[in-house]
Amino acid sequence: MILVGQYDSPFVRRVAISMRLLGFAYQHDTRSVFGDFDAMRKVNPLGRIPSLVFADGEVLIDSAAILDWLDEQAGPGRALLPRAGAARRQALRLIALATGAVDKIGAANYERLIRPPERRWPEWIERCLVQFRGAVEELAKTSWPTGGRPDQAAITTACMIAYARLTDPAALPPGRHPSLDALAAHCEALPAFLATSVTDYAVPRG
Ligand SMILES: N[C@@H](CCC(=O)N[C@@H](CS)C(=O)NCC(=O)O)C(=O)O
Repeated sequence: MILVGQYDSPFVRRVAISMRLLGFAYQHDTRSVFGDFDAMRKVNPLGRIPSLVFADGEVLIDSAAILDWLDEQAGPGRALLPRAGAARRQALRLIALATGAVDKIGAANYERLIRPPERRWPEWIERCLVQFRGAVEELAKTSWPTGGRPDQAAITTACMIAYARLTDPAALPPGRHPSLDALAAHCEALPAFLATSVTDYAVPRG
């Protein structure tokens, strides 16, 4: 299997970490979704990452669909998302908050970093950051695991925290939410997180 997309995307990273935690081997296609846009559109017509490409040519797109397939293969005993009931609903709620937070801080980043200065819209950036902070404050109320294998809600939230701190350090500084700091410290020390960690964020080009 080939995982397409760089680890500075938290959507790619949560898939890569999940594959490693569940024991799936993959090759990594690190072409840029911005710099290699035309090539990326041949893999996924949306021109987005992540994609998971199988040897027979089938391509899974969207991190949620890829994670769903991984859990199906792993079986109910090892799946990263609870199979049913209140535990599943709670995990899906936390995942929606974490992926929504990524969407919002990502939109603010693109506006701030990519758009020509004279066309930037400060009110829109602030609106996105209000939405980001709302999701983060809700996530911070959760009692997160600080030991053992993280589930998908914890993986996705830890990837969101790392992405926010990489791309806009002022948006989620250490110390503001101790529960999220503890989750990040636990997760980022695990081999699957260390193997996919990113220290540099380049402004997307293309
Ligand atoms: N819902 C999608 C979101 C993926 C996503 O937003 N990927 C970003 C990188 S973090 C991307 O491809 N951005 C380029 C674009 O949308 O043009 C998923 O979960 O896979």
